[in-house]
Amino acid sequence: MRQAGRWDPEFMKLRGGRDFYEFSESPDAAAEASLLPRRFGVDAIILFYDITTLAVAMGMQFTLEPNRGPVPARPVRSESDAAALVARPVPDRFGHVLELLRIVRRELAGTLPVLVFASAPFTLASYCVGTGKDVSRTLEFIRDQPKTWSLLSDRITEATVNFVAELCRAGADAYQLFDSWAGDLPRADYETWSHRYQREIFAARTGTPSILFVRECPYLDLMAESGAGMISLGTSHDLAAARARWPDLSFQGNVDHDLLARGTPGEVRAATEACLRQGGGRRHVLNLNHGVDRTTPVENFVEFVRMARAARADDATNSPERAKP
Ligand code: 1CP
Repeated sequence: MRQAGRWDPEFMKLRGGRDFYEFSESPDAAAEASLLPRRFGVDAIILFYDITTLAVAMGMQFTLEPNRGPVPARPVRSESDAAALVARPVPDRFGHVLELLRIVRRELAGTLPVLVFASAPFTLASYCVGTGKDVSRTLEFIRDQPKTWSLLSDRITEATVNFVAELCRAGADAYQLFDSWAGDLPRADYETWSHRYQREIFAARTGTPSILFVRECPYLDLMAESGAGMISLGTSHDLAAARARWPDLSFQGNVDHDLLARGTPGEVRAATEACLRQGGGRRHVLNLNHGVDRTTPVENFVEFVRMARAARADDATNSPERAKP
């Protein structure tokens, strides 16, 4: 979860003072950033771009403000602003992501799977109107301008289905849909503005495994019905209970990213072991509850990955039957 980001000193060196969008739109630089976590022994590589990348392909422009994240140069304010966005950007408008995928796959030569991602409409539309993670301000916008919001969500849905399909066709091994801030919505709004669109996106079958992330989502039952094959859990969820309730789904999570940022390596080890036990060694991807925090010491990330690898080695030695299909 956000393994390639700015917590990694090697990433900071590589990025230098370059503007985020300029950096991530350069396929060679973005490929190098994507591949940096390989040295820690991670099991998959996530491509280096941002959830706002697709909105840029649709015609938006953002600047990355320190401590605020992506801020639109001209926020969507009206139905005509939403209508002006391109719902089906031709692949050339995100050609740098396709090129990035090609370079990373070539470098990995099949040694590790490659994850791509997109934002679900609720979260991306929040950045387009300029409210970002402030869900109460987003709700005010929706109440004031329901038609604009609907149109924006429809356009983003269409663009996302197309974007994900192109990347899957180009060889992505899995895709993750981030609806990061939707878990702060009241349930009825979550159903209307988040769940419905997530379902539409997952229903467009790509043949590629899919993962749904909603930060600390209180509506796990709705996440389980989204159509995603794997659900990301937060620290507010009980991994073992979720596994028992939905035996056909896979789960990802849920070691506390705060512990990685502030705990000792010993605490990280204990939490990782506990998580692996709850995960039961099947249909579970060890991960954090949210992205690696930028204050995370490298040794804690190293310990987290080391424990995952040790557990897998243990698994292979002690329970050979687990390796059977
Ligand atoms: O170096 C920097 O200053 C830029 C920080 C940064 C990075 C490294 C941003 C701005 N985006 C990214 C890349 C990115 N974003 C990746 C790929 C590489 C990686 O592993 O880090 C991914 C998967 C994302 C996804 C993303 N962007 C999400 C969903 C995941 C989540 O954390 O919930 C969200 C909400 C964003 C928006 C965003 N982009 C950047 C920032 C700082 C933010 C968050 C802003 C906010 O808190 O509102």
